[in-house]
Amino acid sequence: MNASATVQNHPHPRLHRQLHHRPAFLHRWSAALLLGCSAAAHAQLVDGGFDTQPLTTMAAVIGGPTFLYGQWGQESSTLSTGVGPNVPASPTRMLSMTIGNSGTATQTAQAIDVSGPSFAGLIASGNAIFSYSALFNADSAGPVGGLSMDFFTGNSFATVIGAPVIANFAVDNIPGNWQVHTISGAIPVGTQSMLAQVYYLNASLAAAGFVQPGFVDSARLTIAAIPEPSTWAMMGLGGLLLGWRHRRQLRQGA
Ligand SMILES: [Ca+2]
Repeated sequence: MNASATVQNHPHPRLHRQLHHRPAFLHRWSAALLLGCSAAAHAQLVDGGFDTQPLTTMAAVIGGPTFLYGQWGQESSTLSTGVGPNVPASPTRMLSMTIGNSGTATQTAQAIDVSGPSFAGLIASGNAIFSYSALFNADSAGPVGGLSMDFFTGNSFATVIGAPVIANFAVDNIPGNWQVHTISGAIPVGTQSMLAQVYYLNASLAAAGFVQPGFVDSARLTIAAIPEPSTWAMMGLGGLLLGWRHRRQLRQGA
């Protein structure tokens, strides 16, 4: 379904830093804290900001004998520099998704190869978790966007394993208001490829007999390690100490 990644390979590094360096840094920093500083690695989506590459087809990404790693495959989607008041959240382009197929959702996906040394050991250990996010923005009534992640033991859709992680989100109808949505979960042992997907439900994009696009930008995927038991123990001990000190202060103040 979709791909993962960060947006570090940006064609406009200075603009990219201005727009994203602090949030990305804070996100990583807080994630590292949550993970007890045990984060092992970051996967990176290719062109997570939809700025540098043309779209290929969904069928090319998931239907062929091999994944086209690092390319976005679309179904009824285009790349846009702006539609009315809606402009890209990250510098030059955004994904513009319209109804145009007979399915229930309009999808764009990227496959990620995680079989290499950066992730293989972590995934084999059963301690790998992912976090996948993207920005959504629409101005039609009641749009429903979503993210999903599928896992595979090989380079074809027939090798799918585990259950997909998938979640829909209610996107507000305020033009230009980018909302971040995130899914996360465990990566099944044996995973060699992941498919990250962004989508809108078709019915939600149809309003009053006409069709308006839903927009997506700044997709980002990270892969990290589940905290070690000792890390949880230390975090728990820290919480106990804080609680003890607080109670002690309350007693002394009384
Ligand atoms: Ca962009």
